[in-house]
Amino acid sequence: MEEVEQQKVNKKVLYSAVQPTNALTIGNYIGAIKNMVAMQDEYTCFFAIANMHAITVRQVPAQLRQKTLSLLALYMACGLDPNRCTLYVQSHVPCHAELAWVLNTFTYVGEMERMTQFKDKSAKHADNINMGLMDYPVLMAADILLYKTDVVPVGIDQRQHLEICRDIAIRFNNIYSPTFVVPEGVYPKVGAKIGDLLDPSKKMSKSAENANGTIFMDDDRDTIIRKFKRAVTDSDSEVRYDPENKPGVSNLLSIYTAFSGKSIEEAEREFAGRGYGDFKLAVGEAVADKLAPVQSEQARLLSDKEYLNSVLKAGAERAYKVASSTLSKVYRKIGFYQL
Ligand code: ATP
Ligand code: LTN
Repeated sequence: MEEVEQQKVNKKVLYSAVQPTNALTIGNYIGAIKNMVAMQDEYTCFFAIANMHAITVRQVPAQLRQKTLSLLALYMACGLDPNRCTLYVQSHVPCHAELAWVLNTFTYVGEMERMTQFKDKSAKHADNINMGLMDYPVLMAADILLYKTDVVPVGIDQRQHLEICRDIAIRFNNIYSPTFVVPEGVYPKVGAKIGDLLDPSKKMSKSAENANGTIFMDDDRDTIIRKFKRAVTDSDSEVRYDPENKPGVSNLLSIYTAFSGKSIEEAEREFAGRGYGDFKLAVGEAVADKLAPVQSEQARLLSDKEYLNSVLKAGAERAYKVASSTLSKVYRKIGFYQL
């Protein structure tokens, strides 16, 4: 505990979260988790499992519970180390809901109605356009602001939410006095928006209708190779990065570089003069090779629930310490009578 506090003195704070809904995709991995792992030593990091965000869309309770642990195990299997960062479940720290309520009074209904994700999800879940779905970005702002966060690594789809978080923080700071750190979004240079393999103009999503366009982190080798074989490319045969004119091939190149560690130029050279068949097989193999050890480590971790619980308990305690001090400062500023 002291060690973490010591780190805070010297390091900037990084915050990110993923919802424990469905199985994660390689879009989540490339857009978010890979960066989280790469940045964990440079920053004091808090990584949440956003189960409160998850319930903005109806969930099966037993599955939500199971996916919470499964996401923790995945975080760890991908390289997030509970001794070097704080891993916790959002609902274990009540300050998130409490600050979200306060921030609601600094957020305009019109701002929330304009959010792209709200509009998309409202269309997709027309029978359940609940207040939580609309309030999703305010809860996300509360997550980020509670930890005095400097940077937030996320995929590009979250940019609008990050902007509104900054607006809310600045608004609050202007009305009272500087209270919140205004955070910056960090987006991967390549792979901030991995496309669906069958329709690269759409983001690869956990909840896509056709699973053949999505590679899940728990897909087996044969499934991965089969899905890449069917990925759309184009009618010429040149492996070249050109997202505008060659969206399918460029998407596969982004995936390949993220999983092989090679640069785009190296990959283009590697496949010069070779057909798309070879290229797609190589992408599939690179992804499958990388995911196999992650999958077995995740399974190993999941077999030790007691250990996972101890990680979450320690994480929640650490997170609560920071979050409750921010919340108390906010309550003081807005005039809540405190004992
Ligand atoms: P859903 O599609 O079910 O709403 P999601 O796949 O967007 O879910 P989240 O938990 O909302 O998953 O996102 C977790 C992180 O993964 C976020 O940082 C998000 O920006 C990132 N992310 C999600 N999909 C992609 C993608 N296709 N490419 C890059 N990053 C992505
Ligand atoms: N909305 C995010 C998940 C999320 C998040 C956060 C990301 C919830 N709270 C705080 C960064 C910071 C998403 O990826 N869909």
